[in-house]
Amino acid sequence: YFSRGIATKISHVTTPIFYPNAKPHLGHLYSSLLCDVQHRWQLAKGNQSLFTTGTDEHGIKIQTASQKAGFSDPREFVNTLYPEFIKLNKNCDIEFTRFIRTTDQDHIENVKVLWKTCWDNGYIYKGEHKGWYSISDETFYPESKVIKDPNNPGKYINTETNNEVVHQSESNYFFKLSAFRERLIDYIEKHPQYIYPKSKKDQILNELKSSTGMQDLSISRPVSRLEWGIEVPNDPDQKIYVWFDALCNYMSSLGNIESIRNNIPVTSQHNLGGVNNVELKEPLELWKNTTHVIGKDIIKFHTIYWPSFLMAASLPINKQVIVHSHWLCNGVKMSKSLGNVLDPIQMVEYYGADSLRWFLLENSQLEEDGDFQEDKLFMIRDMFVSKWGNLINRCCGTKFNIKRAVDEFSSKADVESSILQLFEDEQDMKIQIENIFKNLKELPNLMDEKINKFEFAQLLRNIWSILSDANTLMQDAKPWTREGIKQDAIIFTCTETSRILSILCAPLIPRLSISFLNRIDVPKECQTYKYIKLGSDTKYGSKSNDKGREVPITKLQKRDT
Ligand code: ME8
Repeated sequence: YFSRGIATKISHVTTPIFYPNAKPHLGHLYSSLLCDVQHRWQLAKGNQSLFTTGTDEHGIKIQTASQKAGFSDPREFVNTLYPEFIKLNKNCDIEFTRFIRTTDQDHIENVKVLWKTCWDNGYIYKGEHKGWYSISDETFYPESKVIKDPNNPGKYINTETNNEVVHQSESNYFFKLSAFRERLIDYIEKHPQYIYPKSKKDQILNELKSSTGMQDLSISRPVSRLEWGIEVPNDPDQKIYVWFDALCNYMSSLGNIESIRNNIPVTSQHNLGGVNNVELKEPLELWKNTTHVIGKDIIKFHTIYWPSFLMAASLPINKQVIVHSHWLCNGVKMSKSLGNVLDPIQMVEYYGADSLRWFLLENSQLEEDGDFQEDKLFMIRDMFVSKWGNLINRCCGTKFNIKRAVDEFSSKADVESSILQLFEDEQDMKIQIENIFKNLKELPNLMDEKINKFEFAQLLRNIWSILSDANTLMQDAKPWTREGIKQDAIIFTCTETSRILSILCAPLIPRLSISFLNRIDVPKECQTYKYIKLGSDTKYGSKSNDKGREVPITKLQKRDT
């Protein structure tokens, strides 16, 4: 694939790497799902795509969680939790090509190289760090963001997260973040698509412009406070700050930094189409076509720190950062203390991966928080059964003959007009069929545009509407009261709608789409993007109308909660 140098588009999409300090939640799944759909869509179109996800395993947060859980070695602690993230991906059909752990040796080497390069270029220095530090946020806060804790006399909190802060002084290495303010502003202005959506780009630009100077960033911790981290090169008393380590994963997942910089082919630990360790012929091109999908909580790290680290190491900046909003649960922020953190694995076990995937895509927008409601999730399954499954089942009735209809129409030079002219005397039918064909024809471009912008809600409503139109046609045209070619034309229109939508929706609902296609006997080799044109598959439907075939999807009872 990658080593053959075929001239198709190449891209790489990444999720944040998640903290394995607890089991994964719905928010983690959402970031992964957005990437998965993008990745599958690129592959479906014949492009080359890599998809990285993983776990962020070092740092004080993990060290503390590990201690709390009674582990003496954080490595053992993360070893018990990272498989949960792999399990979530597997159960939800998230098809990453590499799962990176920041404890992977190739990544550790890369972090050290990144550090040394920034050091050699004069962007790291040693200094004294005094300030207000939040242990839970792992961040220092400026004086202006610290207030007395109204609920705990003698304690202080920061105004960003309301978490406790303590005054600390220690020896640290600093990154000269202040040197990058102008360059960042210039870069973001010249690359308006770098931070997407636009509101987030504006937010970061305003932040950069309004700050009179960015403070340098402390990027190490003394071993006395942080044992569980990567050692600072040439200083065994200090460990590298977790974000400097974590952000570097995006490069590590492609290969070693020097190969990427010099665009030298690398063997990369991705699994693509069953092949392990793909050779990336032009790793720099992939890097330049890398999109990070992140939640709004970590925008500063990805659009201020990360590009600054890259510039400091004379490395190019990746293509884009897509920022999504958060999921609430029945209107309330999910939190452990409220006990409303949703376990996506449990949801999938009950409703199936496709329903959950569709629900998350249909009910979210990048710029607005989504609200998880189990009732709505339940309804999706119902819609699949009543709109999509039912349409197929009706076409598969023993009164009809899909194979005969396919033979009749798919061989025609102009499939669309050969069907429409049959209904010259039934204008109402003609208009309905014409409308379905028009929407099917426009859908691939619309999907491409929307998937590239990670905008799903409206797109998914459009897909429902095409299915509704096909169901209405079935209802109004009553093919069971007709004979011969007109009956075949109605059945063909409905099976084509279902077939084309199933292929196009495979990146969204991979399992269901295959089961729909199998129900109408679409041969495996025709279940691909090459066959999305009306009448392009001449072979399906062979046994679809046989008696006693099973239905592709069945109704569920509502979950007992
Ligand atoms: O921040 N709704 O890891 P993390 C939607 N390790 N998405 C949500 C969400 C919610 N309610 N809550 C979290 C970290 N997310 C770092 C990242 S990257 C170099 C290091 C998603 O386990 C969202 O993408 O806290 C958010 O950015 C990510 O999970 C945070 O996961």
